[in-house]
Amino acid sequence: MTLERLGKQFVMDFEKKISEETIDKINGCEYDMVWICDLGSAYMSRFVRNGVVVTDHHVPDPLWRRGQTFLDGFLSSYQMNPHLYGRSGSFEVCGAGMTYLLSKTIDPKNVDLAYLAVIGAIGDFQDDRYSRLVSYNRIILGDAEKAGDISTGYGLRYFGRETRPVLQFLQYGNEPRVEGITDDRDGCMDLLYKYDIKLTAEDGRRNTWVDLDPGDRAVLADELMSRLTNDEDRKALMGEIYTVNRYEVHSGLNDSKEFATILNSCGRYDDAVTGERICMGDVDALKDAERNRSDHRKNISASLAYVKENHLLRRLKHVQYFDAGTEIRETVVGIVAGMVLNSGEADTGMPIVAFAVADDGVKVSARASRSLTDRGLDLSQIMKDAAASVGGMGGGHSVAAGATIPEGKEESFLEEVDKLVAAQLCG
Ligand SMILES: [Mn+2]
Repeated sequence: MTLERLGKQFVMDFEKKISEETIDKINGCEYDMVWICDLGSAYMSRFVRNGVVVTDHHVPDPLWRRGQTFLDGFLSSYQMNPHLYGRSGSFEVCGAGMTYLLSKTIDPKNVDLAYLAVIGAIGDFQDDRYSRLVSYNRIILGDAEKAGDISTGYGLRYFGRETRPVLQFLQYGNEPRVEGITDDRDGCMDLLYKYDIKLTAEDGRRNTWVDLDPGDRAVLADELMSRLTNDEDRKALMGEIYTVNRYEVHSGLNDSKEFATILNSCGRYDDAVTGERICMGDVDALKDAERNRSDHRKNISASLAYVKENHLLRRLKHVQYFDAGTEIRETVVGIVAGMVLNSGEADTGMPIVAFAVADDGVKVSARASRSLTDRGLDLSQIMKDAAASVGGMGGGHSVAAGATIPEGKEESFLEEVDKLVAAQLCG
């Protein structure tokens, strides 16, 4: 939209990650400029052409130095990344935020795009750490509020406020877990019965969380809060929630978390164009996205069951892993890894690594609990180094990262990860 408003001719392309092929494509294409969003920082030194602009929040390539003269110093490439300013890319600002900030710098009128950056931040779980958006994200939120696009509220931060039936909303709100509620259908039913909360509305439609009367919502939230034993969990359960004003309740786009999830499901099912249409305000695109979303749900629960039923989870000294082969789509294996980690069957005291076969090798996804990253674990670095040791490429975030490695290298890759985890955690 920024380029369109500038009257520039452009083509848009969606890539899941930077591969050798992507690097060749970027270096070899004939356009004057290439603007890379939410990717690219880790490979800055590999772009050998003029006019590369990167707005990203992933850990930057240490080989690339700002303002330093190289033999190829005539190349003009630009990078906007919070890490270059000593800021965090996991809770202060994300790729969508950096992209928006450039857009706003180009033309202050672009503040009407701020809400997209807020949704990007929510989709990237940037609000998880403090149960609210902070730092640059807060500035962007302010822009979106001023533009009238986002309203900030306070409440239960579980997913599915506007589309999940209340029972499922409570039962499947997996973080933080509440004793007698999370994954406990009977417990949820008892609670709803106790306060005489109707599961269905008069028109027969099942009530969602936002359909309940505010008093009922407060009582239920209190009850959940009272069952939590530590402050950390209480802080995670209740916090800020962000509503997207331009879309109606129950549309799936009114709650920022649900909006972000729809975009995610489009990306994961190779249907980024539908996500793009939604961001551009095309409401018809929602139907296509809904198909993605229900496919996504089915796929995830089948994948989780597959790992459990076949007892695929294995353990080394400092890392646990499973190999999904061709049984789980590479695009969802990361989500499944995260769910296995929190399923009670895995050890949350060590990171989890999952393998799935992809077109260009073996896709690796790694996840870790916050308590491990608080102790110094950085999966992004581990994935990058371990992948490099077997001729692959990796990167990502400290709690969630990934890599692509050549087939047959899984074992040596795992050994390397095991060593690196031990080094980071045990010094
Ligand atoms: Mn990102």
